[in-house]
Amino acid sequence: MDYAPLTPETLPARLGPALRDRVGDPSRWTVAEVGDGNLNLVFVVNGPAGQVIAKQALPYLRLVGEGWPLPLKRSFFEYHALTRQAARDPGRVPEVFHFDEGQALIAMRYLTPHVVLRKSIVAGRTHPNLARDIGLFLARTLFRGSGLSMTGADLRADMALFADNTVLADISETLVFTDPYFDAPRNRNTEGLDGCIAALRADRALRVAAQEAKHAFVSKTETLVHGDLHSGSIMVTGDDTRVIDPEFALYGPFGFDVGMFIANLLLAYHAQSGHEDEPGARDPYRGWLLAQVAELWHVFAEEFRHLWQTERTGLLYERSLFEGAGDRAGAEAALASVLRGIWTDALAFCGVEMHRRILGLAHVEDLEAIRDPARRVLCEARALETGRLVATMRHSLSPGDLTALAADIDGGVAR
Ligand code: SR1
Ligand code: MG
Repeated sequence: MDYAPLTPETLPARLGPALRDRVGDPSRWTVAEVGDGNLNLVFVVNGPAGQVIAKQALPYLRLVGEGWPLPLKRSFFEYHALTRQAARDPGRVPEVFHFDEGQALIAMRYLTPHVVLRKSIVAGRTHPNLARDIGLFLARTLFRGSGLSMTGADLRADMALFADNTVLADISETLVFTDPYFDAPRNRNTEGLDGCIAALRADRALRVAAQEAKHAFVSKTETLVHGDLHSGSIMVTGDDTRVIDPEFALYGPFGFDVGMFIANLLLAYHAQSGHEDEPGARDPYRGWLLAQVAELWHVFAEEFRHLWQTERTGLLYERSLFEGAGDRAGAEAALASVLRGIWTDALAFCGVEMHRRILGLAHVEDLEAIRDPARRVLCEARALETGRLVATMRHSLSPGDLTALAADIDGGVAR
């Protein structure tokens, strides 16, 4: 059957045979299209026996329209990323019930009562397990998807499978690493920010840092990354955390997802003064956001260390050269060097992500929801400056330096 975008009316006939056992009689399904992302159709399907989510790729970018074609094959990459992530960190991504490659359609577990993390952060809610869950997810998926865990043959076969995700790679290469640094046609920004933007673009060290980050993104095919780990790609309850939407998955640097997630925490941090009723009212929340940055890296590094010691069975840093030769200290030194490289790359990705979410095509609700234009400009100017310093000073910033830097720029108070 040729590909056809679904509607709430046509979905039961299409998915009934595959999902009848799970959802019940398709003639009694109710279907609502709820997609509010940039790319796809998303349906909630309710039946007498259960609920599922059905996500279907459109042949164009939903955010822009038919003038920006996109390959349906992104659904294939999302399916393969979801199944790998489910195996590498069980329970952290929605279970896939059905995949129809021709229809670019994935039916998966309906996450309830979960909400999108970004909306919860805008509302000022805390999640006690967030940094731990994401830190573990990143360490496990990135370590187990790399040559630290996989044989050369398996790694190269998987790289080949994901190598065709070129159009979504190009979106990141263009929107994240290049567009923010010149007057690109798709860019948009808050009025009043032009002076900051001119200063940013005049900073040669920053433009070099951004291109070094792009160079790393393109050439460091170290592991299977989620590829779009912002706070809209995470769903939460009070204490549960799930990662969704890996359609940008590709082989890239260890630090990419880590840096993207940290950037989104820091964007939320700098947005706080736009959301508080009186100065300082959101200080505890500021503290919570910065604590997430520190805890994320701590948990990530500890789990990565654990996997390095217990699951390093791949083609890289073979045990025979270290532990097997009586050189445990050598294995520790190599681990320290790998972690240092991941952190440094993550800071570069963090900086550019902060910039593109203010200057590029795709912005974030944390800042967009600030109603007072003057307060919004101030928040965005601070975030731009943090991004600039993080990217250009990445070789010398520790995790503690990073959070102190953001606090310093946000008001000179270590909140
Ligand atoms: C053109 S799509 C814009 C953004 O939405 C996605 O979620 C990615 O972040 C992409 O960069
Ligand atoms: Mg998405």
